[in-house]
Amino acid sequence: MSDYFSHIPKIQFEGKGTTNPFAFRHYNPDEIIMGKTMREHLRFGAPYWHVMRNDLSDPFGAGTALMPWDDGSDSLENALKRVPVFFEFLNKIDIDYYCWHDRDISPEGKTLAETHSNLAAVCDALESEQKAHGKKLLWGTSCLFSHPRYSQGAATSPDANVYAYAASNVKHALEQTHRLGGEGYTFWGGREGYATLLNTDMKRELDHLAAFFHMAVDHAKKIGYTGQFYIEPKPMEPSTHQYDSDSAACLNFLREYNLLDHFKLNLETNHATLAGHTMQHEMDVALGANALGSIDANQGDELIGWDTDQFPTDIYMATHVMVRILKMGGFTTGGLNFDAKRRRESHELEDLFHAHVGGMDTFARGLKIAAKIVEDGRFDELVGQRYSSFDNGIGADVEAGKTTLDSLDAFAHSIQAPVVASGRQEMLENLLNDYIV
Ligand code: XUL
Ligand code: CO
Repeated sequence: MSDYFSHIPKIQFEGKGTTNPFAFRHYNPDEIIMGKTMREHLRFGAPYWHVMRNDLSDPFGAGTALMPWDDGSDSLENALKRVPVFFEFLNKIDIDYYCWHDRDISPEGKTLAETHSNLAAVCDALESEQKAHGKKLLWGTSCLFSHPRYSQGAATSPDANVYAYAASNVKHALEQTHRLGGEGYTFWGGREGYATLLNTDMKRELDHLAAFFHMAVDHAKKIGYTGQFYIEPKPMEPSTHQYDSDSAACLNFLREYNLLDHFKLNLETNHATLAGHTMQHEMDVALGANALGSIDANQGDELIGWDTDQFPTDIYMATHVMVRILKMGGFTTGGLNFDAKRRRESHELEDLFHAHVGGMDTFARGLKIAAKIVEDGRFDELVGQRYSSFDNGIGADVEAGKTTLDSLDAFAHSIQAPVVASGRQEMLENLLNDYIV
């Protein structure tokens, strides 16, 4: 058991009135909301990459994060030293799930075989820590974007040898995810796209990407892995354009290549923003296809056009997210993974806790407000009324596929010129504010 956070108390619920910054004001894990505990609803996860590996460097300056357990080397020994520290953190903050990329947890070796044996060695350590502390793996993934060999893509690389290397990494990451009881396996294609179309055969790359995913699905079957595959959409950064640019693009790809039965989406708030969408837009597109799987919970900065991966503090956004999660009946394999990092200025160990406390309290508030909204049903009622002309008569015929242009033409001639009712946007915004405050 490591002891790097002994100066920080275990974070517990103290309620709204507390002045203790190391306490939850809203996240009360055992409180029942709509028949389930907050812990069961929210299924918080912490990402190994931000908590353990992000030194808070940016393109203009070196890392600032204090990591007294880390010798700065990329050795297996150092990788193994990080594992108990991460579980000490999960225990103190009371987060049940975590996520990793293979390269966050274990270093690349001198050979491919050594790389895979490093991964297996760290997963041995993760497995025993998971068991000792009752923690679970939300999802695993392979980092197919950092190493220079993947600079032109992995499953969409123009080089078949690189493609094979990527497949080898996924095979091993998937097998280790399976062995750790991972509830999901994610593909985020940061380099699966292009820098310029001048050198790109897009159709060929997409065919290769689909073949890659089919091989992953087949391999999961072969090893008996029944977890959920996810694609995580993002429009750009690091590539100029990424093929998985948003929910709609992912769903189209999955349908076209016959993969929709095997994949759901892992939606990230800041990626939605980069795509020029709201998170609720991305969620509604996914929900329409029964493909909403999991959430990377963070938020962007309104003034910086990057994926700044900030901790979620926006109660409106958390409310919109949780309304949708409640309406879909809750997460099954998914959860709320804080794909978020501290600001470069927040480099001390205690900042890790302030950041997660804030994110957890924000979603706890979102959940409580969303429960009121869903239970009251006012929004559903108002939206239902807005479409009520489709409940019977000619509208119901349209929905039942019973109309033609001829029959609608005849109907249109038989009625007074229609006057559409107000959309009542401002009234609905006021109603939302009534729930939030
Ligand atoms: C990058 C991002 C990734 C994925 C996993 O923007 O969100 O960390 O979540 O590869
Ligand atoms: Co993410």
